[in-house]
Parts: sequence; C-alpha cells; structure tokens
Amino acid sequence: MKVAIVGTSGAVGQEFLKVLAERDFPMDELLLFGSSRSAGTSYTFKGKQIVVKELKHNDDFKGVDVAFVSAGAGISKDYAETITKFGAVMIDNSSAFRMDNDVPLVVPEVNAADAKVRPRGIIANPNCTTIQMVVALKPLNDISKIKRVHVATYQAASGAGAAAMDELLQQYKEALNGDPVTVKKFVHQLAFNMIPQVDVFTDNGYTKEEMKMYNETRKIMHTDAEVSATCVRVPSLRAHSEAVWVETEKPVSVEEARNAWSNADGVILQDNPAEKEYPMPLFIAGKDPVYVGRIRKDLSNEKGLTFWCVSDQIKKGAALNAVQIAEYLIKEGDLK
Ligand code: 11C
Repeated sequence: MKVAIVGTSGAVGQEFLKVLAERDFPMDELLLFGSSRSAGTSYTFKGKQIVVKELKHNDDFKGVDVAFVSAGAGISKDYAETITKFGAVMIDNSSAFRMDNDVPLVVPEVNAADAKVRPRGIIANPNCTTIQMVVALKPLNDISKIKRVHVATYQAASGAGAAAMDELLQQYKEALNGDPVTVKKFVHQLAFNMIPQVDVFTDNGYTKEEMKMYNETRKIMHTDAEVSATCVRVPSLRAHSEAVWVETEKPVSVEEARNAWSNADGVILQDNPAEKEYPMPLFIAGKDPVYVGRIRKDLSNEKGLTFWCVSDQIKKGAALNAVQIAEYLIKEGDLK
C-alpha cells in the first residue's frame, strides 16, 4: 500500500501524519507533497524522516493507492487528474467536488457504502461542521425521519487553519498588552469576540459555510430534510461546537435519543447536567468521537429535540474522517 498526503504542512496535513501513525494505517510507503514553499521540509513519520516533494503535473502518483488531499479547492481541481490518472483513490478534503453527482460525499458512520461508487476515483470529505452534525443526527434519523434541523455553530479558530490558530493567540497577547491587534486570517478581531460570519456571503443572505451545512447534510444522509444554519467563529482554539434543534416525523423521547446515541458509532454521550457534565471544546480537542450532551425536548415543538455536540474539527472533521473512509475501503477489499 502506497499512501500520499497532499498539503502536508497545513493543519490538516499534519493531522494526517498523526492519525495515520496513531491508527497504524497499513502501508509500505508514504509520500508527502506540498507547494514549492513546503517542498524540501521533512517530517517524521514513525521514526523516519520523509521529505516533502513539490506537487507537480508529472507521474509521481504512479503506484499510489490512496491520496489524502488537503491543499484547498483550487489545488484539488487543478491536480485531480494528475493524482487519479494511475488509479489512486483521491480522498479530498476541499469543497471542490462535494456536490458533484459523480463524487460520493462520505462520513463512514452515516453512508460508508457510498464510497464504493466513485467513477472519477474521487471521494469527497465533507465540511467539518457537517461531519460532526450528521454523525449525531444519524441515530435520531434511524428512530424517526428528521424533517427539519436548525443549528447554530460555535467554530474554533482551527477551522481557518494553522496560521489562524497562531493569529488568535497573537491577538490575545496583543489585546492584553494594549497593542494594536493583527487581523489577517479572520474578517475581524476574534480574541474576546465572536464573528457571525464563516466564509463569504451568498445571494440568499446565508454564508457559504451555512449553505454547506444545508447541501452536504442532504447529500450524505440521502434526505430532503430542511437545514437552516447560523455559523459563528468563536475564540476557542480547536474543536467546533454546535447547538442543534431537530424536528422528527414522530416525537422522539429524550430516553430513546440517549439510548440511540449510547449505541451509535463514533458518538460519546456526555450528558449529566446534575454534575455539570457536558461536552466542551477545550477538553475535546485531540479526541476522535463526536460528543453529545444537553439533550432535552424542544419546548416549542412536541416533535422537537435539542442537543449540543462538540468534535475536533481537524480530527473527525477532517483527517480522521478521510482515513476512516480509506479503512472502510480496505475492509471491503475495495482498496488494494
Ligand atoms: C471553518 N468549516 O471552520 C470551515 C473549514 O469546506 O472544508 C473547512 C472548510 C471546508 O472555517
């Protein structure tokens, strides 16, 4: 098994190295690719130094079985043909192909089998905010079909990349010192603030991030459920949080929901208000599952249920989900 990472130096690229090592992903060789700026940098993988090669339109992907790609939508579009032309499965973290009909959009806990049908050799990894929400929604949808979802997100700096995480720390220092605050990666100062804008606005007044939650959720869950999202950048460093309200066809009790989440793949129930126990991003950074808590009936709707979920955006929201897709293909004998 020959594996490639494209975009190695980014926050998600670095997480790929960790996740592949942590899970002892079966492989004989790992190739690292990056921009001309990162080419020549070396990273340690299982005690071995591997030098990043510059991504170019050449035959470097000959013999590669699976490529984990996280270098932005532009690079993904530009290099998809180069990466897949010798048969490599490209698992793409960008938004480039997510809504294409001939590209499956996969969260293994929800729609793993979709990964098997990939006419272009590309499987898309959804947006992080969508991934954690659909992992939490699936067990409820299995009890009674979800008709409607309202969600407010609380998205950490990590969603905007490694440089944005550094910028948040820098902003806190500058603000505390009374210095002018550097604003490059965010649209406003994030330290001591919240920004109700993630990505750019679309014509309907929702942001692209909010529309991703609408469109991607429907594609992954094979549903016509309505989804209305408000996505907010908050000054936490890593792990996204979401307040979710769902309306199901038939009422679902808190007990039924708890049982379903207790037995669900990829979910940890952390819901003990009496002991002040619920998921919080500070403690969930670096963890694999989606944590669910604050479960209660929606007081405004007898078919409604509301809950809070938190998951590490770089891990389950990106690198881990992609690696789990590859693991699924291996298990199914569909990758080497
Ligand atoms: C954020 N969710 O938190 C975004 C990052 O479509 O893969 C991931 C964007 C994407 O800013």
